[in-house]
Amino acid sequence: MKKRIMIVGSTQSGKTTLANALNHCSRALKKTQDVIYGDNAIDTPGAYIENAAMYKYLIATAQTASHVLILVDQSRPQEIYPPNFAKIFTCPVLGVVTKLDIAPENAGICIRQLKRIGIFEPYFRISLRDNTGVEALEKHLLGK
Ligand SMILES: Nc1nc2c(ncn2[C@@H]2O[C@H](COP(=O)(O)OP(=O)(O)OP(=O)(O)O)[C@@H](O)[C@H]2O)c(=O)[nH]1
Ligand SMILES: [Mg+2]
Repeated sequence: MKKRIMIVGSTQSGKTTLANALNHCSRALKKTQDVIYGDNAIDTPGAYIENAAMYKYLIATAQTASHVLILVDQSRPQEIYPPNFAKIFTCPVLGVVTKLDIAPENAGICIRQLKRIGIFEPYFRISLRDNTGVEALEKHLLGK
């Protein structure tokens, strides 16, 4: 089975928007209720990370992933991840700050959250409003 990039993050953090960018498609942005496999990315529901009883579904889905992207929403950086959450995955985990165009005063909080989650730099800071940072992320993911 083709290995895809799994996207994890809180409700409304921009998971589906990023999945669409990586899949070069435009699925509707209604609340994601299930794991959705695209050409390159696997989109997941926010509920899976907001409820510890659902972590097992993320772990199972990550078995087929090349990478896990852990999203932190700069517009709403609440702590939803337990410390060292990244360590539950066996594939490479990348930290992604989304909605860079909103609330720049939260930039430092987001970086501290990614460190606390147990993710190493480089972190990727993106806006899907104007696609800032998406090319750098894609290059890293595709190893180019
Ligand atoms: N300003 C801004 N808005 C964004 C950005 N990325 C996503 N959004 C908006 O944020 C909202 C939520 O985006 P989604 O991609 O549906 O978020 P999600 O994480 O898939 O949401 P759920 O499936 O409900 O968990 C939409 O209105 C997007 O247009 C961004 O970089 N900047
Ligand atoms: Mg979604």
